[in-house]
Amino acid sequence: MIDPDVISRSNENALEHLKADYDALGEHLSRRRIDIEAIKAKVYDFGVAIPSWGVGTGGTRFARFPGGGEPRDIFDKMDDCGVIHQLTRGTPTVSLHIPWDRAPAGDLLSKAEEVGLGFDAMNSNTFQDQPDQNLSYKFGSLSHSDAATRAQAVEHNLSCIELGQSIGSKALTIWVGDGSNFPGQTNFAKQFERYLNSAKEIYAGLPADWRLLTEHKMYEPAFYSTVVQDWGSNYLIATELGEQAACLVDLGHHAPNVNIEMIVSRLIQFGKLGGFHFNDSKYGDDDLDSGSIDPYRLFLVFNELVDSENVEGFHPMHMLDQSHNVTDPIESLMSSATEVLRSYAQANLVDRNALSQAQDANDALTATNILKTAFRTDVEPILAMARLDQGGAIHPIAAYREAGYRQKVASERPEVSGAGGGIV
Ligand SMILES: [Mn+2]
Repeated sequence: MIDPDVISRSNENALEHLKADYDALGEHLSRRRIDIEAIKAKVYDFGVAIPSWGVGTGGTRFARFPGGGEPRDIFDKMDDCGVIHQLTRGTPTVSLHIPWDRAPAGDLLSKAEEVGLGFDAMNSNTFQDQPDQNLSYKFGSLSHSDAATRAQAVEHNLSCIELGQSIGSKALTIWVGDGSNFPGQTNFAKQFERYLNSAKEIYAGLPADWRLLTEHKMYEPAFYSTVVQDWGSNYLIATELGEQAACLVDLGHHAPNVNIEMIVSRLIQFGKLGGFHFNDSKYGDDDLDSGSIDPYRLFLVFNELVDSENVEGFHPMHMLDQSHNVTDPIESLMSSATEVLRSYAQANLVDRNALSQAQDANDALTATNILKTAFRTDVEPILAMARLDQGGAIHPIAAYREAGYRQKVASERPEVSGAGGGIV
C-alpha cells in the first residue's frame, strides 16, 4: 500500500486550490438550485469494481508488452487493487476471474481485509482450456454439441458459485466465447437451446440471494456468430432463466454506432439490467479506458441509470473491464474509475423536472441542452473533495507516482515474458 504520509504531503500542496474551486462550484451550483454537498454524498456512496485481470498489462491478439512489477497471482493483484482504492476511494471491490484467481477462501478473505476490499461478482471462464481439463472448449462450452463438455462447463460455473459464497460474493457473471466461424458450422436454434439448458442447470445452483448475470458480445473469438450475440439474445436468456437472472452490458460489445443508452433504458424498464462493464471504444470491442474516446456516451448511459435510481429492486453492479496496452494499468484504472464517477456526478446534475417538461412540450433543443448543461459542468472539485474527505488523494496519479509504488513492486516481482497474445 501507499505510505499515508505521501498522500498527505501530496494533498497539502493541492488543498488551497481545491478549496477555492470547490467553493466556486458550490456557488455556481446553488444558482442552479443544486446542493454541492448532496452531490458529493452521492459520490461517496458510488463504487465501481476493479476486475482482477485489469491490473496486469492486457494486450491485443498481436502482442503484449508487460511493464515492470506485473502481478504474479491474485494476492499481488489485490495489492494493486488496494492501492487503486486507497487513492481514489471509489473502487471498494474486486471481481475475481476463475480459474486464474483460484485460491483458498480463507487466504482471499484475509488479503481482502488487509487491503480494505470486498468481492464483487465472480467471473467464470469456459472460453479457454486449462491444463487440468479433460474436454476442450475449442468448439464451445455451455452450448457445445457434446453433452460431457457442456456438463464440464456447468460444473465449472457451479464451482465458481461455491468459492464466491465463501468469500461474500453475491453474483456470477457468465461470458462464453461460444459461437461459430463459418456459415453453416452450427445450427443457431439448437446451439442456443443447448446454451439455455446449460444455463438453467447453473441457475438451479444459484443461492437465493445471488444474481446470475449474462454478458452479450457480438463477435470474437467467434467471428461469424456468437451464441449470446446481442441484448435481445441476452434478454431472452435472462427471461428464460428467471427472477435472479439479468443482463450485463459491456459498453464495447455492440456494433459501432448502436444506441447503448437506449438499450440500457429498455433493460431497466423490463427489470433485466443487472450490471455494467465499463470501457471505451473507437472501432469495436477495443477495451480502451473508460471515458477516453466518448465521454458523452458514458454520461448518457449514466443519465439513464440515475433517472431510474429510485426504481424498486434496481441495483446494477458496476465494473471496469478494460485492456491496458501502453499505460501502467494502475494509473489507467484510477483514471477510468474517476471517469465513471465523473459521469455519475454529472448525471446527478440533470434538471429532471425541466427535462420532463421540455420532453412533454416537444422542445427538442431545450431538452438536449439540459443534458449538455449537466455534461459541461466540471465536477472535478466534487470528485477530488470526496476523495480527500475519505482519506484518498486529491490527485491520485500524481500521488501514486510520488509514492514510487510501481518501482517498488518491480523490484520485488520478477519480470514476465511478453510472449503470446493478451486478454481482450
Ligand atoms: Mn466484459
